[in-house]
Amino acid sequence: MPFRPRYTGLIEKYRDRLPVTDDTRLISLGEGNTPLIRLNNIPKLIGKNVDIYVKYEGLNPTGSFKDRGMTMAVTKAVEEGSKAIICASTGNTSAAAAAYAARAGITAFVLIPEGKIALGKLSQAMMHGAVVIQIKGNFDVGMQLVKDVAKEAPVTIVNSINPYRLQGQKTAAFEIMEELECAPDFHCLPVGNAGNISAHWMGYKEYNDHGIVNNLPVMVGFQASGSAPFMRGEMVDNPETVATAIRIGHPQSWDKAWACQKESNGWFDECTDEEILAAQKMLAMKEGIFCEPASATSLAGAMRDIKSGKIPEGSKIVCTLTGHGLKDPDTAIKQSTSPMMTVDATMDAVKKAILDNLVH
Ligand code: AN7
Repeated sequence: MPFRPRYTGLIEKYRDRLPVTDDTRLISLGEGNTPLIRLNNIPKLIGKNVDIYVKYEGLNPTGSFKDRGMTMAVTKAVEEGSKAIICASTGNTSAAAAAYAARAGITAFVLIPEGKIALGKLSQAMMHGAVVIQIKGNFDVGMQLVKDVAKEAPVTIVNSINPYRLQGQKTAAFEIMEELECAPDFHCLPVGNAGNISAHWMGYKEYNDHGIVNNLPVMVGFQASGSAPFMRGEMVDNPETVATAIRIGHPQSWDKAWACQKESNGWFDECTDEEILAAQKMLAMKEGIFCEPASATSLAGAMRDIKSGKIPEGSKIVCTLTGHGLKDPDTAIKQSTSPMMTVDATMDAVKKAILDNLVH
């Protein structure tokens, strides 16, 4: 059997569609190429004839879609001679920035809202050696500070206002179209800063413009109710949600996301924290897929719109699962209802535990 070239990351794969040259030193951890998984059980539970696929971005090297943008942003920062990067983050961007900076041998400064990022993400930023600056304020405050400080210090911003981030992230749409051999009818995503929905729309339009596919999806963005500026039609100053990744009230890609909604004939909607957690649990229990709360917002919203018929039967739907469930073990354990018991270390006790819990 012939050897196949190993997959070495999305810049290498899509170098013709990304702003790199043959001389660019690529800072990569093998990101991208994530599974597109067709849901088997949830469509039956909803009772509708739909094809739902989840794009499991939690399987990127640092456990979220941010790696797609970060490989590009750090590659370009290094190419431009930068020795330090900086970001504000609800957690995943800081984890990715920390890892790619370590890979490149440069410094990462990360501003995070004190006490409001999931434990897995904090452990990543710390373990990769980022300078972790906790602020007594939320993401939006941190973002403004990063913009201000970058004017006075020699640091490259790697939040999604850095245009290379969206270039990297558009490759998720490429992968979906290659696998489906078309664009889906609907693409649902969780929305925080709205960078990712904007990047996907760029990717879909690029393949459509170049005749690689000849359709475009309807883009649907879901926010957490307590943190839903796109629903309110204005910025939200004190966002709150259990889905801390999308606890963002002042989205940086506001105009891009509205353009995406208009051009694709899509919509925004909101999900309550209860709906988000229920979808996260359903995915874990019925499909074996563990994503973090924010990610489940896409499926929570999609399920509601499928049930109501807003997304019609016969549709092909992709939901992006932006981050891995292991990012936020606290929230998972808190809401789990799986039987857990402590018994004596005897055959009798273990046998009883099994027989009591056998589901026939
Ligand atoms: C799991 O890490 O903004 O709408 O600072 O981590 O492109 O912002 C995270 C965002 C969805 C929202 N799901 O994406 C950060 C940060 C997860 C996320 C989003 C985020 P955008």
